[in-house]
Amino acid sequence: MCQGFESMSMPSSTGNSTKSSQTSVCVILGCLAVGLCFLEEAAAYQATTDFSIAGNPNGTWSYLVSGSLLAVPQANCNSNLGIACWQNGLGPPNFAGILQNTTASPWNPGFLTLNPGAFDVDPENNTNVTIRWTAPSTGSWAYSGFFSGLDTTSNVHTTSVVLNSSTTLWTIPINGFGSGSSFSGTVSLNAGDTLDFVVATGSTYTSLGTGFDATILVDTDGDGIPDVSDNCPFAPNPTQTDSGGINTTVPDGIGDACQCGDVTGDGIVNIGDKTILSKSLAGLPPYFSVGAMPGFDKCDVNGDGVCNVADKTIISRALAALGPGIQQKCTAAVCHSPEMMNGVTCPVLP
Ligand SMILES: [Ca+2]
Ligand SMILES: [Ca+2]
Ligand SMILES: [Ca+2]
Repeated sequence: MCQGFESMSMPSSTGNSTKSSQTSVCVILGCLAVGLCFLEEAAAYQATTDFSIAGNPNGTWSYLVSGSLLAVPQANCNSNLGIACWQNGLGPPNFAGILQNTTASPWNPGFLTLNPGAFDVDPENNTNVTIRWTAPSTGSWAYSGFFSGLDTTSNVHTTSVVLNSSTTLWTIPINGFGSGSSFSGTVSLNAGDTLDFVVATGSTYTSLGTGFDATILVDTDGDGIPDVSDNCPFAPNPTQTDSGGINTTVPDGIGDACQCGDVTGDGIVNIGDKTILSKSLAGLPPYFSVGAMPGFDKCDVNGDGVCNVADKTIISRALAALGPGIQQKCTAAVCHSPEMMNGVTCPVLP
């Protein structure tokens, strides 16, 4: 049996922390000739959106001062109404905290403005305050975010993004109010690996408040484009080229790299594909076999695991606007390993 494709999506939320996660599951039972796809996951994590004082760790996030978990949760941080925080319970110069404005209005204690939902990360005299994200599963992850000097008299200090407490991916100096920059990248992680977003102290403990946020998304094929916005999430195509679709040169939202039916590899499904597939099935030139076609991984338009005359029939009928139609179930369009980049296999749901 070579059938059984199902998909579903499940939004989820946890406590008072709305986790912007979406999980999609694809199941293919049986016999893909070129690899197997059993489960595919797409999840989104955002530091500010996921923030909660209910627990530390908080899901995939944890909040630390100089390597130790911050232990004091407050809904009204140091009596500031609606400013939630994880902090260490100490006063200046040894305070350390991650503050979030949970009100609907900007908060201005006189030396900074914290917008609704935003973070103020402050290490004072401590080595650093770190927001840590721990990978829930093995795979490629796209991360992006920013650090920015928040205090109007912001003093010089350094922020960074660090992999597994050892490899610094980004170093971003904060040299004054509004100073800083965005960061982004894709990393291949094992379950349990960590990304640390670090705000280090400066030469003085004052005016080190730092704005920060980060979003982390599944990027299964590791091409730098998160699955949720990738027009070929399972075929690396960093350029996202979309030359057309079925009988059209108008982009159809499906990238060339996974345009099922395009056995010639030009991004368009047309009579040329039918011709090449016919010749290849018959062992005729220019390719002599289906496996040698430039777009072999886009041949299986009914997703039964093989490239054969049935696919040629479907392509031929689709060009005449007849059913059953080309399905985005060819190898290039589904999660498959070991062809995935970075040696990463298809994500498996817990
Ligand atoms: Ca991608
Ligand atoms: Ca296309
Ligand atoms: Ca083509």
